Amino acid sequence: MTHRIAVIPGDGIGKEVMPEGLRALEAAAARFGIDLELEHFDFASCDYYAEHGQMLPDDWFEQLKDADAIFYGAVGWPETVPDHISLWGSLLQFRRRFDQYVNLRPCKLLPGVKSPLADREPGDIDFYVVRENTEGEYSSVGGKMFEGTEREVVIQETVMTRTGVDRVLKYAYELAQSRPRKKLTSATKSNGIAITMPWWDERVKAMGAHYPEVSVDQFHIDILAANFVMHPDWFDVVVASNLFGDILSDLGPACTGTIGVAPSANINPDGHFPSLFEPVHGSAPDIAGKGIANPIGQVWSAAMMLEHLGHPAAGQAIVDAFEAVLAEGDKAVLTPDVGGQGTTEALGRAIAERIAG
Ligand code: GGG
Repeated sequence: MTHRIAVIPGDGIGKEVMPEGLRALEAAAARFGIDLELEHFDFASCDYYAEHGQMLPDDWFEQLKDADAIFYGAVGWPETVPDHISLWGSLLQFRRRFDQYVNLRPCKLLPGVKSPLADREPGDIDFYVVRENTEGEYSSVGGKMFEGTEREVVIQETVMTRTGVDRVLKYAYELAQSRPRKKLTSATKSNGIAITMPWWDERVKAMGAHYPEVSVDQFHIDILAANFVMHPDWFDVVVASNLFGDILSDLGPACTGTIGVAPSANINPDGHFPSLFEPVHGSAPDIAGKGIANPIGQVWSAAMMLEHLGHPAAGQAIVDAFEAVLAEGDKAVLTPDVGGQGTTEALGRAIAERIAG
């Protein structure tokens, strides 16, 4: 069976980490006898926007819908395209039209990487953020009135649906149930945001009736953020709305030393549409072009993609390879965010060599 993968590097460091993600993917495919057909696309990037005046071609859905997975880099180049135009014109279209309603973001302290938190060892931080990915605070409901006048009014509504919330909670409960600790934490702000958030809390309780083995904590987002820093070992599976999940899944990896290693899977669990795999980080204009971006977020996303496609051993081989390279600690190979002086390519090559065995 051949897996058709749509490859979209996007912007900034997306273009630099993607070749290393592909190097790891191809090394794992060769070792495990997996047949991949890679199809490369230049859209969903600000360069494409500069040429065409839009982030995506009109027929993007037709071009991508039959892919088995989408492998994405990063989006955004604010010097040429405002961030809200590039994001809404690309990634958010994919998430919505392909109904990728789960954004799964592992957060793990890796061997050889120093956490900024005192006395934390690998094993102390190992949890998942499950982010609702198609509605919530990322809504297109709202507008402006009296623009540019003293009476200017700007409104953007949060949209939560029972279908949308229940299905992501179900995914989170099932993930928690499958893990040894069986622990779920829900993030809201139900005292201040007093309509949608208490309702989310009610849905958490209602869904919990189907998962009696899972223990559930509910936190306000502010103290939850503080506890990510003070007690990251408390967490196992954390479920949150679109915005809160986005923030927590940057904060979590920051507690593990670098956001550069964090991967994500935008999953359509029903399998009707392709799921999309991308690092958590963005295009990082501050380091783009320097060749020093950490490729592990992209490489780990390749591992998640292989697992999703039914090749868990190949995915695990990729994870084992980057953990071994990090644990070795060769400063000539590691990128600066993990204490080295190496390049994106040097680290990517070292990982691919390990995968090949
Ligand atoms: N690789 C992910 C990426 O480019 N992220 C840019 C970003 O800001 N994304 C916002 C989001 O995930 O909602």
